[in-house]
Amino acid sequence: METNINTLEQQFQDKIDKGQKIEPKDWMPEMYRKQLTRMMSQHAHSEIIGMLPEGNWITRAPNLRRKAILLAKVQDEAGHGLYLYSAAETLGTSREELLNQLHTGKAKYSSIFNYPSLTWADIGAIGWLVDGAAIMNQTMLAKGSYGPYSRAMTRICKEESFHNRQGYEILHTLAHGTNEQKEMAQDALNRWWWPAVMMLGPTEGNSPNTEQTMKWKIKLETNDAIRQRFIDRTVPQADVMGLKIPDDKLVYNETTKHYAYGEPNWNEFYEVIKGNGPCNKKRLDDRNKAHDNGAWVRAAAEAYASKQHIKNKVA
Ligand code: BYC
Repeated sequence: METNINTLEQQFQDKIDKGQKIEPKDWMPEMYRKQLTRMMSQHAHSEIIGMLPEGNWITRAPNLRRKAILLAKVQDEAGHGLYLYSAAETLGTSREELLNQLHTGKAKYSSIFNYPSLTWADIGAIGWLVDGAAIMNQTMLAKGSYGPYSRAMTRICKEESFHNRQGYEILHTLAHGTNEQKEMAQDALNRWWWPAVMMLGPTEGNSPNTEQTMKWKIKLETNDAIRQRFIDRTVPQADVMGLKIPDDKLVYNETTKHYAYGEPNWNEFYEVIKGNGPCNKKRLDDRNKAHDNGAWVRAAAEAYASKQHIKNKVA
């Protein structure tokens, strides 16, 4: 029996090493299934909770064009969430169970969404920095070993690129506006920079899942490697806008061709993921309320689907 499992594990690893995808019905180690369910469900929850800070500004967008774009972006995030729940379900845990873990506070979602969106400039900062950091991570995840997750990522990254661009455009406009608007853009950057740097996960040595997830090509790079790429790409964009990244240690190294940067406040990060961030309680309360308010929609959809099912059977 033991030899059989060893052989299966070896075949599984060989497949991964050759760059082949693992599909839902393929044999996989239980820990691979567990790691992926953990990451994919956290990711789905992040998309859903991530609608809240931006949704906060839909009714207050400065004009119709901005409102329509923001509305579409928030809808995209909902779509990403549903897409990812479907992909996670292929590993054997039902959507109901995954949602229950979110609503009871057992599941994690991205730390970044526990910060408040205080001004319109925050909507720019979220698109530019949060979607920007997410793209860095997700283009890597799109090359991952699990078929349904990697395909979901390919599709999601295309939309995230638009999100990133619209955020940059909002901040660029503010940064070239009145003094007050420029200050608003700088203030948003000051508040969102470090949380965005930290959302890419703890640094090497403090990232317990990385070794195993990299062996299985769930992740192909460390959190630090992606963080570096995000910083290298983003700093020149801040320069173009005339905004200052709030890090005095930020300096370009001509030899390595990378920016050196200061130490994030990791204590703050761990407090946020423990549930003690500025908005953790509000996010969970709002999410639960939205789920409860949507009960009648789910009931109606189920009733409609079963009616259709009976109709199809008769026909
Ligand atoms: N927040 O061993 P590590 C979006 C946890 S949404 C909270 O490095 P891993 C968007 C981690 O879970 C984008 N927790 O973990 C949506 C682990 O705890 P557990 C969201 C975090 O998995 C709407 C522990 O810390 N993207 O784009 O190897 C609007 C140790 O960490 C965080 C994803 O979810 C965090 N930031 O690496 C706008 C991508 N970081 O589970 C935009 C999928 C770490 O052992 N996830 N933790 O109890 C991933 O790629 C990886 O899970 C991470 C962390 C890179 C985040």
